[in-house]
Amino acid sequence: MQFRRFLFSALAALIAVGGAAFAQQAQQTGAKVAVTQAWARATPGKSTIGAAYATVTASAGDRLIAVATPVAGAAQLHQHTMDNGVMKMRQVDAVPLPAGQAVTLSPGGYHIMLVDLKAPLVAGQSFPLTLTFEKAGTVETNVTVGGVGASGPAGAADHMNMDHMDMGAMAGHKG
Ligand SMILES: [Cu+2]
Repeated sequence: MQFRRFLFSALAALIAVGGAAFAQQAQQTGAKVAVTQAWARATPGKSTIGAAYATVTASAGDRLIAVATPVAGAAQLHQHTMDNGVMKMRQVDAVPLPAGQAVTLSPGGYHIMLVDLKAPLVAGQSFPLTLTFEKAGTVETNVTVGGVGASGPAGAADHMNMDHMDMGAMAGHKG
């Protein structure tokens, strides 16, 4: 068991070092919603809860209202909020998508909670995710699983430094 876990970790590390090739999946629908950089963290041990993230852009504005994946019993839209200095997580009905603005689901913000995972999420693997939008309907994407401690889609680290992301707001937030 221990050794098996070690093997998984070693494999994950190798993949991370390989720097590799977490292809950026982009999908475009007729209704003008783009879903890119869908990623998740590998789940440790026998955890049956995971989280997935993606960047969503709706050119005409939309709302993300539901998510589903065959790898989990349920997928929920969640948001992290600060409540009197305490980080809390709550389920939300929708993620608002202002017109033309890329909305990045990420640790510490909006995220997709995967409940009742049927199997651990293993780094290097990927799984399908269906996002349902109020106007655009459903969009299928492929979620790439990164390491347990991944803080973003692999290969996007340089990118994140250059982008106007509020790194301070992300510090210390897990999941
Ligand atoms: Cu959550």
